[in-house]
Amino acid sequence: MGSAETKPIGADLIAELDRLAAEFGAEIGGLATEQDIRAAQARYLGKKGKLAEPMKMLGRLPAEARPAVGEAANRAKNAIESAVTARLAALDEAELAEDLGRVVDVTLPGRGRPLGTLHPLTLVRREIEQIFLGLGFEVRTGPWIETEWNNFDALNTPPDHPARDMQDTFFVEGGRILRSHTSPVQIRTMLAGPPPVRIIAPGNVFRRDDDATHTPMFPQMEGLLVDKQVSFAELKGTLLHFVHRFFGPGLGVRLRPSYFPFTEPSAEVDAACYLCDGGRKVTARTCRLCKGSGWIEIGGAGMVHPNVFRAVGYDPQAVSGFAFGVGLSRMAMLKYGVDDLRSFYEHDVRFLAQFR
Ligand code: FA5
Repeated sequence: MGSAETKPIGADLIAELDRLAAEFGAEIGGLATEQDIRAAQARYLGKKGKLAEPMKMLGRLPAEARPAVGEAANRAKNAIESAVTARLAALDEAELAEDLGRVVDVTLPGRGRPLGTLHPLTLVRREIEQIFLGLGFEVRTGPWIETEWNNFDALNTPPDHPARDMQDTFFVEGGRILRSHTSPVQIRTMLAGPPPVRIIAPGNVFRRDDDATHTPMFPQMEGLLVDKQVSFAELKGTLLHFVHRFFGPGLGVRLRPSYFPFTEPSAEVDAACYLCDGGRKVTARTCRLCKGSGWIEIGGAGMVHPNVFRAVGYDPQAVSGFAFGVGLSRMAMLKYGVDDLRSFYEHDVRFLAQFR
């Protein structure tokens, strides 16, 4: 009998598996990235990899030959997997050593993360809140979606009142509206408790408006003070204190007789136009901001109408009060010299970064 016949069945497969493991071992030494190593691993151990063919043949061997070949297959797989693990670890270590070996210049400036800023309208609201907190006012808020009664009827503005036209707003389902001013917070506050009352109420309001000085959504701030024998002189003193604290003592302010259904008497509060300084810097006809008047309206004010007190169950014989509502974006516009209110809502980082 020749030696060929004495070779055990499966010996060729065992030799092939060992050869593949050795071949992989030689190949991996030259690979320098995890991606290449994983690709090589797949070329050997993947579904269509180099070990797939001998593995298929293993199934066709007689039962007595299978254990030895199976063992060789496991040996080859394990050898390939440990070579992968060892090579990846070696790469990691080399990378770490390179990092540690690098000279660090501790004098280099740090890599700062760009910081955001508070929105100018937030800055203005906070500053104004501080001024009124200093005068003993409390800060209250109310919902943006209001009942018509709180927004109009209780403020002495019944459904057929022409003043409703000036505050055309958006109706939502259920007969509610997007509040057209912060004045309903007056009603909510007085319904919630007896006088005295001394509050401010900042928040967004909505109207069917859209131009350089009118946006469809804008922040207002209401003020309400109710006590015994409150006079118009106190309203004027409070407003002048507020405007001068906010803009500086030099800014011109004027109260102009006006009309609101919920105050009597009523006034419009105007501040001198920053662009033309009340018409002094450019001829009044050319100022695009105040349209030549020299003044910009920042709010309305007046003495609380007796019908408003009646609506909330206060006795108009026993108490009096003043109220005002200012447009916070108009205040911001004047303070920072912004000539279009819409800039506050465009979220242009170059614009916002100026308010750091
Ligand atoms: C009112 O809204 C009254 N509720 C104010 C008030 C309160 C009067 C309490 C008396 C007592 P008016 O509609 O004038 O009033 O608005 C007040 C301010 O909001 C205006 O002076 C203006 O500064 C600002 N404003 C009005 N409409 C807009 C708008 N579309 N965009 C930006 N600001 C606006």
